[in-house]
Amino acid sequence: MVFRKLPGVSASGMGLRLSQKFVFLLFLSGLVTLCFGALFFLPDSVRLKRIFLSKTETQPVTVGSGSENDVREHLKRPREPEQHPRGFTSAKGASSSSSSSSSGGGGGGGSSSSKLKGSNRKPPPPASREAAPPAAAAEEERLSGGKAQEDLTLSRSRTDTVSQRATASDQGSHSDTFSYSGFTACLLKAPLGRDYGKPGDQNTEQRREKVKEMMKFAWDNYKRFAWGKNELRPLTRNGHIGNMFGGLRGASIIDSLDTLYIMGLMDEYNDAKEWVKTSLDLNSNGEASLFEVNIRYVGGLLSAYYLTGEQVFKDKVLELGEKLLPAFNTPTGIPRGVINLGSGTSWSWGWASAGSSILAEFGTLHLEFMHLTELSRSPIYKEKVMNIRKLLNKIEKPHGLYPNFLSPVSGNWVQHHVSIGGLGDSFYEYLIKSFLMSDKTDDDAKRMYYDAMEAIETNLVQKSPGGLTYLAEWRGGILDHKMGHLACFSGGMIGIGADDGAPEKRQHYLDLAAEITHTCHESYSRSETKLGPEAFRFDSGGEATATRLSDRYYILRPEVIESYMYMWRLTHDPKYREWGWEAVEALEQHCRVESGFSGIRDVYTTAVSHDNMQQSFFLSETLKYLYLLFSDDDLLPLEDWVFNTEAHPLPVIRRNCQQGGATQEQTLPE
Ligand code: DMJ
Repeated sequence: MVFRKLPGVSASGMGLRLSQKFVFLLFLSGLVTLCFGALFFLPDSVRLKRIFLSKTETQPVTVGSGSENDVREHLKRPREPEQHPRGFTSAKGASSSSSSSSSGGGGGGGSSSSKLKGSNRKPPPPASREAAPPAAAAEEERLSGGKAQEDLTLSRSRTDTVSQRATASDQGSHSDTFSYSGFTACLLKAPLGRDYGKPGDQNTEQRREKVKEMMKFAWDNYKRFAWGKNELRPLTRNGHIGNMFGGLRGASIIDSLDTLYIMGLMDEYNDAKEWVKTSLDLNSNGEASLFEVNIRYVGGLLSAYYLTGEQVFKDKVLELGEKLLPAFNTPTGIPRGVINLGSGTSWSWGWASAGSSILAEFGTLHLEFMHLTELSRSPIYKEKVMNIRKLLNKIEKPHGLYPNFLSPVSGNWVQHHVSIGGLGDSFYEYLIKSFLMSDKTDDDAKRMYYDAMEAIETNLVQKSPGGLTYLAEWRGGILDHKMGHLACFSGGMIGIGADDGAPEKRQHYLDLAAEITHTCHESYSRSETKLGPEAFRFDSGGEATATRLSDRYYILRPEVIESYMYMWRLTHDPKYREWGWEAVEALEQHCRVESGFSGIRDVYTTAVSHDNMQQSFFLSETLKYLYLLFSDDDLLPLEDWVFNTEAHPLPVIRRNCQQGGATQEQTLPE
């Protein structure tokens, strides 16, 4: 109406002629088409997902941290205490909702000379071909009877869930259930050795006892000040919850179960088991790192079950495994990094390039998921990880290398950063370990591992002017002459893979493993504290030293000691035990505080500043690998066990033995 009265404006719609209107409409529709089309060109666009994809796909990329990979790659320095309301995750670093318990006192010891108390009980007699432990007999009883198990499906709404069925089947109604005694009968050797791995000489025995005392000290303080929380803050004497485990609690308990058991700390193990029975609540509703929950909780519970035969660990791990499955509901089946354990919705990490998933995260599920299928007799877990395998096998790899970021929507690499350290590391580890854990039948894993090794040797392996061998990182063809502490696991990995390589390369692989382990040891011995930095470089005149302030910290990581342990088992060169002992002394001197062990902020000064965090992997990995280093090889023999990336031992699945067969006989749909 108003328009009609205006001078110069015609009655026909704002004074436009018909031809003008047509052109205008044409322009408008072109614009709309352009905007709409543009959405599809945005890589894995969050907005696009919100509008067009299903519930699992629609979540905005909001979770900013939590994975160890994130911590490794994006924080580069020890975490500071922070306060966040429950469920909120900070953009970077760990959130904390520490309960403050307190009150002075040294909690369990205090000095490096503290005596070991009440910790020399032996674990139950080791399982062997001849004699299964009592728990196994009980398990066998439960397994009597028989009825075929139906196909298992994934629906979260169904009451008859995968774990419930597996549990029900253990009550005696199915014949094709996992048999614990069948499993123990398939082991080549007793898991705990002839005499719990007691070493032949007294000096080594004393060193081993020292490591056991460290474990007891770390555990006692956790128990006293942080019981039920995820990790101990040893300076403030309280617990840390963090945001990696989706509201799950007790990470240090789950991570410690097998270490306590193999060390014969049976009172402590029993306390831990009791906590799992009464207090491990899997009905949490928070945002969890799929990777971290898998390697620590699933891995820890699986190992505890295989070592002890205690039904509670099996029940819990199957219940938890099922909660992780919705993370795989993506167009490619490549899981996203973050999952809400209650609702099943999943996200990519906010920091991950264009909504991508991380190689070391989705590539570090295979071992645990194969065992979930083994125990549950449901093929679903195996299918999920085999699907990842197939995609990675098929996809084109730049120079044969696997970049760290992949889109779970398109299945394409998102950028070309390659690293054997953070973001890539345990993917390679799980290839060779999948082969070993399959009783050397998983030929795809074997081929992919040795092909990857060729590409790594061609593109990443470097020799410094001072003669140190190291693994550089690769950014679209340009080398970054840096090696992370995390990459130091590769000495052990290349070592355990040496024997199955091409005959002409076996000695070469063993030499390469020794050289890398030597370089990592150099990164320790060139520091004031004799502990290694988070990352060390081979440029600007430096060799195996951190040149950046932000790389100087040490957070009780295991990787260097892990390689010492494997190299000791493979070569029995006494230097590896000596290097391990140097690490024990350095840990005692610089990381032991009154109420536990703490990371330090700068390995290049002996006036240490502690980061106030006793990481759960210190109990699970660092101390376990040290203990194994000073034990006889028959404690968890490598013929029967592979260690997951959190050092939880998982048994080899024997092809020609009646271990269960669920993972052996299945063929996957194409
Ligand atoms: C552990 O959680 C695992 O070893 C993981 O693979 C890498 N990071 C930590 C230890 O540094």
